[in-house]
Amino acid sequence: ASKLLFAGLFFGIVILWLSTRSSSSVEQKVIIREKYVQAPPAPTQSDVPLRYEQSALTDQDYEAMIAQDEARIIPGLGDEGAACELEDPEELALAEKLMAKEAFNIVLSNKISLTRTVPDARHPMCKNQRFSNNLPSASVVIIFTNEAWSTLMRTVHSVLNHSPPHLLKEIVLVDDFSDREELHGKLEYYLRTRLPADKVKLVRLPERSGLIRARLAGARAASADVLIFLDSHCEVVVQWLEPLLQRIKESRTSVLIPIIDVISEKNFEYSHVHSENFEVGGFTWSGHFTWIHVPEEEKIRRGSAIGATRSPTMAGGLFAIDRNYFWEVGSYDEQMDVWGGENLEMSFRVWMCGGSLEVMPCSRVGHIFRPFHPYTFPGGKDTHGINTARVVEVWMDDYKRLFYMHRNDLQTVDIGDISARRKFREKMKCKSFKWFLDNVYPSKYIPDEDVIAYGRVRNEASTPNFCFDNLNHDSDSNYNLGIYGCHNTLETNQLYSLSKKGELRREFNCVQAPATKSLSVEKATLVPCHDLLGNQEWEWNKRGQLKHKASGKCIDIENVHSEEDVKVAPCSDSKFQIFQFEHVLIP
Ligand code: LR7
Ligand code: MN
Repeated sequence: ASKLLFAGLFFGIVILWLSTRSSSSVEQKVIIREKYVQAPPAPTQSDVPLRYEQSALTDQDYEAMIAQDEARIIPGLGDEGAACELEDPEELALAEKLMAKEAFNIVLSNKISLTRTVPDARHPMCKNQRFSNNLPSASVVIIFTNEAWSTLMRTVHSVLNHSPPHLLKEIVLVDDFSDREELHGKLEYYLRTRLPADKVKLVRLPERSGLIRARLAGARAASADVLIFLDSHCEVVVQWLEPLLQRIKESRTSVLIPIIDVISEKNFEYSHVHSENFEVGGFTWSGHFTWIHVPEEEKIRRGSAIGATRSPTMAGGLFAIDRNYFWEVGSYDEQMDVWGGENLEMSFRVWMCGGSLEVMPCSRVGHIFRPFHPYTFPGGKDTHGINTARVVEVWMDDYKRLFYMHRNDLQTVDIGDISARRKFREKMKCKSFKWFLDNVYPSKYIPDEDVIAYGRVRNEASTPNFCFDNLNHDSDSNYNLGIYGCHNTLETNQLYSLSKKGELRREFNCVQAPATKSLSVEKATLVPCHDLLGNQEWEWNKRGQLKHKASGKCIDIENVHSEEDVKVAPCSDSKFQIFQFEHVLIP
């Protein structure tokens, strides 16, 4: 009988939970299926009501909580983006402990004013910009899941304080099913009493949806001309908004990215790169976003140090896009879960389907980079991997081979149905990935195309046969070239290529040796390719030796064991200096 009672109780709770979770019309709206081409009609205010959670707490309780928050603030702390420090040993210990949960120093954040100032990090020329007096309006969409109160509210205040009211139509907060009490009743109370009611909307999602579907829900609830997405832990720099809106007015299909500055997760320092040295977005064949230098040709093409600077990809969290164009160009892949991959998906899609991605150097936003994800991944799924497999299957054509060389495991994982995305690409007559590489990212190294030879690099004299091997140093930028028994199939650790111009290299790193011509024996190191050849130039000669041009020496593995470093020694007739590439494209 007690079992039955227990089951009944459990059932009752589930029903109660379901009924509280489906009480608002907003929640129905988010379920709408794929609709890429047409923007939903701009919602009226009444379509997106705030949902007031039933809670035992009263307005007095919320007032007390807010008063408590305010009492913790140390005036002036962190102003102008200065680094801050905790001194009290107890607080330090608490901060340390909470770091493991929040992925940033929440104790410190709680002491810094929600309206602290940050430095004007912009290029001096930005001060002389002129903007149209008829700019489009903006909806700023901020998605969050269990974000800490102070970082979320600092983001909101920062946007409100640094955006001309007539251009900022609204901030749309999208709560991706947070379960922190303070993000429910207290948040609604704060919006009602402390923030302009006509400016800040709150959309609650009825289930954990992940950042991609959360952004879609925000976009559906937004009504201004332009959508601007931000992460929930950002601070904007003076006049961040106008350059974005101005550019969209000039070029409707440009998707715009601010310069993203770093707010330290430890001391909250706002640090900014020099305006001349900002970077744009690239990608790795393993399917990750990465930063790259602005190519010299682009510096010329853009015409000015503060001109719109083309970027092959974007980091994903912070960007502006014409609201109707967002839908026309395919919004997002709604079947992507939680985190990861949507940034490259949108980047490839926008370029290949006729738009462009540009960094606007006079628009700057700081972002707290967190060392890990302070939220769950339901089902323990590798959502970055799966989402990225969806991206490569839809957008990368044959080049997906390079991705699977890194992620062989994903070839057998269920990544869901991608037919709708493929259909969209077809219907929009989007260009090929090769077009993207040739035209948008010509400097991207293609390890099996831009080469004389590639694959496993084998020495047949050794037993077992040894091949060059990265020995899992992939994320390092300075390590020695090693060897390991040749694998049965080509995997990324053993992928080396000899580029057409004579580098012995991987995706980003080149094999380098000292240029000394003495008889000394040296090591070969992998360091970022510098493109200048010199100490990174190699020749694979008729005998099969890999000869370093600057020193005249050869790669040699005599007496080198598995996982040890190869030598660069005077060339000889040793068979331990002879290497075969698995694939030779230019004999
Ligand atoms: O399930 C989730 N639901 C959410 O609403 C998971 C996350 N989120 C929210 C979260 O609260 C945050 O506001 O989504 C936002 C992004 O999550 P983060 O801050 O954990 O992501 P990130 O900053 O580590 O990751 C970057 O790459 C992601 C790839 O999916 C997203 O595109 C992030 O927006 C993106 N952040 C940036 O581009 C900021 C600049 C960083 C860089 C480089
Ligand atoms: Mn983030």
